[in-house]
Amino acid sequence: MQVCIVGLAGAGKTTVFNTLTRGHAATGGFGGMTVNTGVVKVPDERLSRLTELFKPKREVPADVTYVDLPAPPSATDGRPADIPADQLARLRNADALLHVVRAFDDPAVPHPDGTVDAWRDLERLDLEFVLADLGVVEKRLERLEGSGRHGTQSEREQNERERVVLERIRPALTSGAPIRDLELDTEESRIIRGFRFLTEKPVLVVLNVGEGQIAEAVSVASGVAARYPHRHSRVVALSARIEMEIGELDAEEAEVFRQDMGLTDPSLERVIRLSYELLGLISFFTAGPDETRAWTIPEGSNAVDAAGAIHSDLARGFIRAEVVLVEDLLSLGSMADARRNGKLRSEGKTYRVRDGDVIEVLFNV
Ligand SMILES: Nc1nc2c(ncn2[C@@H]2O[C@H](COP(=O)(O)OP(=O)(O)OP(=O)(O)O)[C@@H](O)[C@H]2O)c(=O)[nH]1
Ligand SMILES: [Mg+2]
Repeated sequence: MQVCIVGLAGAGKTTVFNTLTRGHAATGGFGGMTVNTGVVKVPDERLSRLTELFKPKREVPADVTYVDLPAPPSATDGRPADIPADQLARLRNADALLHVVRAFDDPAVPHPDGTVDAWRDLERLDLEFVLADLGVVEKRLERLEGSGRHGTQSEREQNERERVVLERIRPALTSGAPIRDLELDTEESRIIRGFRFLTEKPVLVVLNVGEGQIAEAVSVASGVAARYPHRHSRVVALSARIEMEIGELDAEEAEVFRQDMGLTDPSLERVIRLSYELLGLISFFTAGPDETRAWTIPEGSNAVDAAGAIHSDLARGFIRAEVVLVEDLLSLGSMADARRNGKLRSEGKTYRVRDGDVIEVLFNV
């Protein structure tokens, strides 16, 4: 799973990246062209408790890769400039976007526009992405119109279906709306999947507030969220600089620091979890004497998909799955007790996996 960190120059992207990955990439580059990549383990308290219960040799959490991209070049006339091709390719590859927006005011960090205005900046980059997608749609529609009479009948039908979906998307983009706002059905989504549209991806907006604004972070976030009613999107506010500093402390020091600052919420963990949830992913667990492990699958996956995530042999030779909700297993204390209490069930291939299922796959190859 890959999340691209995007935002205008100096918004705090690299600071957020360092926070998430506990990295030390150089910040304050003022629009440098460096790309940073880091893998982050998804914090999951349920997995930690499973590990306490099973005391395995190792614990393997789920992970997400974060890519910190350079800001798109700024244009002088106040309009966004085109995103370079290599960055576009990376963006298209992402499963979700994390859009860092500058909300902190600090004379030591000049803003290209002279003033700090989070809403203006948020809309500006959003518009840039809408325009990138619109360019793709228009080019493709032109080509489809040109090739109207060519090809086999099935190719023509396929082109026609594609044209219908793109004709639906175009007016939305023209009006400035992201594709994620359209309620495309499964078939429509499948038809346009290959384009990897930027505005179709789920987005987590991170408002980077100043050190002095932490107390207002929640109200800042809800103020922007109220004006940002897009589907598959969330808005959070945090101080990237403070989070980065906290990230460099050990757990105990961090806790004291948080209390001193009046930070009630572990916002870093919330960002990681939110970006995971936004991707429409759920976790199931496997647990035994060797390892406890969190696995990632898309919501709606069945027992065979889950087995396949572990190993293709398990999917191929799938017989059945023994399933118990992690909360039940933790409160009952063992698989055997879960079974005695009727909480451990045998499920077949079509069983729809729930977030938090502990699964043991029985198979035969
Ligand atoms: N005061 C203050 N400064 C911050 C905060 N977050 C980031 N900065 C500073 O703002 C500058 C830009 O931060 P970066 O994280 O490098 O921003 P960026 O979006 O990666 O910038 P580019 O990659 O150059 O586009 C750095 O000097 C940071 O130290 C913050 O919450 N408060
Ligand atoms: Mg940077």
